[in-house]
Amino acid sequence: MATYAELAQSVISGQRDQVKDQVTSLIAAGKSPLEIVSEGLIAGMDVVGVRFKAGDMFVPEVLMSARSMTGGLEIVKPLIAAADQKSNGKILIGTVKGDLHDIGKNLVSMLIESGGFEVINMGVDISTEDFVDASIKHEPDIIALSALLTTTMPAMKDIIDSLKEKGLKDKVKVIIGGAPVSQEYAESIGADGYAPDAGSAVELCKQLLG
Ligand code: B1M
Repeated sequence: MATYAELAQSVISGQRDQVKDQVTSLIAAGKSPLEIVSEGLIAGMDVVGVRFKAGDMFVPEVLMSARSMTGGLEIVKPLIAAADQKSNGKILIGTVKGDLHDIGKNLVSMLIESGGFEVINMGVDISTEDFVDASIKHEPDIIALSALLTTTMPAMKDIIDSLKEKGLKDKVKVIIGGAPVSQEYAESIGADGYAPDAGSAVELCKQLLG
């Protein structure tokens, strides 16, 4: 059986098959799926983020790591969902207009789904109009917005303003996340919450709908 440190190392070095084998062996050994995610998969991606920032890793390597992490998440996801059967609510998630970053948003989406929520993942580069239309169509309990660029952050405010203008904001909570945004920014644009990472996003959804 692999250790969590070995699993994290496989994520860091982008070994997707090895990650899948190690996750499978940890599950077979009776380890908790949530612990596998937090102590192995996310721990690995945390190191990737730090190394990228320091210039010790480059974009293609980050993408390999993300792909490896996703391979592991896909194996544990049904087990986490099975352990938490009740549907906690419906979440609409997407990356805002002009922004193509989706690794973090997909991680958030998967963990929220694993936390027992129904998730509609709209993808990247989603316009304000499309978020509003999807809100009318799917009637989510929460809209979760992701932005990784300082230039696309203002789209989050546009979406909240547009929901208010159309009289929809009372029916849905809006939460935000992504590297450049903060609790302070969330409060300044009238968002209902901010989550710095995927684990916190699950907790925030539970808290808002609890
Ligand atoms: Co881009 N990029 N990128 N990029 N990229 C950043 C974000 C940047 C910080 C790099 C840098 O310059 N140091 C910089 C932004 C600077 C800024 O605005 N402050 C940047 C730039 C400038 C650009 C381009 C403009 C580069 C160019 O073309 N000149 C361009 C823009 C394209 C566009 O979007 N229109 C661009 C392109 C790309 C790639 C396509 C090459 C690729 C994206 C591939 C993809 O996503 N499919 C890419 C990548 C990979 C990055 C970095 C290296 C890594 C981002 C990532 O995936 N991190 C990034 C540098 C960095 O972050 N250190 C960078 C891992 C991920 C797990 O973390 O996304 O932060 P993160 O998500 C976390 C939390 O933020 C949070 O939870 C997640 C998990 O814990 N979270 C949420 C995220 N969304 C949430 C939503 C929530 C809650 C929490 O809802 C409530």
